[in-house]
Amino acid sequence: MTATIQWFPGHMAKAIRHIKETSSTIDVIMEVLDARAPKSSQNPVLEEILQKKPRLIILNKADLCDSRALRAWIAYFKTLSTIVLPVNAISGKGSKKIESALVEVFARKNTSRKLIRVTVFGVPNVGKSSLINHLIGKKKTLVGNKPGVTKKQIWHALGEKCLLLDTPGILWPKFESPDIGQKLAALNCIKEQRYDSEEIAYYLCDFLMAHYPRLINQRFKLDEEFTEATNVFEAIGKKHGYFLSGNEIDITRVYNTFIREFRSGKIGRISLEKPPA
Ligand SMILES: Nc1nc2c(ncn2[C@@H]2O[C@H](COP(=O)(O)OP(=O)(O)O)[C@@H](O)[C@H]2O)c(=O)[nH]1
Ligand SMILES: [Mg+2]
Repeated sequence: MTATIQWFPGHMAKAIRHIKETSSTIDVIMEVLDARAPKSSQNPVLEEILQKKPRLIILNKADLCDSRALRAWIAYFKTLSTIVLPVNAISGKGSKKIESALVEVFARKNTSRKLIRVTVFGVPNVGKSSLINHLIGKKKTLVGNKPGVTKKQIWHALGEKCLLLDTPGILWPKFESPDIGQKLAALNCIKEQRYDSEEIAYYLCDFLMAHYPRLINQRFKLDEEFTEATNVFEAIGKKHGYFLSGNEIDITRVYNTFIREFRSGKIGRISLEKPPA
């Protein structure tokens, strides 16, 4: 059940070395976090190597997260004096404020550069390319619903003052705790070949039963009260007719459906973590 998630391919180690080598060309970091799990999607390696850079935090996919948790996260980042903006990179909601926020973040550093070089960082699939596309108004940056679509580095102009650099999503070599890997896998930030869908489906189902108990029954039209994820999966399989030959439930299909419906927001607006008290 808790097989180790192998999430750190060689190209990410290379990307981290590249950031170190080119950090003098970065004026501002635009760190894109997943609004459903801002802490787990924040790269500690970035913190280590770029800690003194001015930073704007984007909580992307704000349309998919729990709005109460979102408010709590915004308040939390404010207590750290970090400028933070909730955004939906698809509809563009929240994105109008980005340019002026970047200028504000940079002004705090008090230098005279005219053109601000902004590097957009974030884990794979968090929406960096979608956001840049929305900001520059063209479909120039490759967008994909699989982690690892962006590989090359290209600068894009944002208004008169900013240059944006999209980057390939990077993860880090060691997760501080196993649930970080589980959350990132649930959020589709880790290639599917690198985790076990059974483990992630169980993780999500346990989490939802504990924190959003009504949503599973609503979405999958179930009536029973569940205390075990195994029973939930069985009920979903039966209700939706996911059978292999005979009466055996196609449990892999149930796991994948469960994960997919969580990711797309069909189960509901869900946040996987709250800020520290
Ligand atoms: N619902 C929702 N989906 C988003 C949002 N931003 C990006 N996506 C989707 O997330 C997936 C990954 O986006 P992409 O921009 O390629 O991520 P990148 O790997 O960080 O560059 C795509 O399927 C996007 O359509 C958002 O704010 N809300
Ligand atoms: Mg990309």
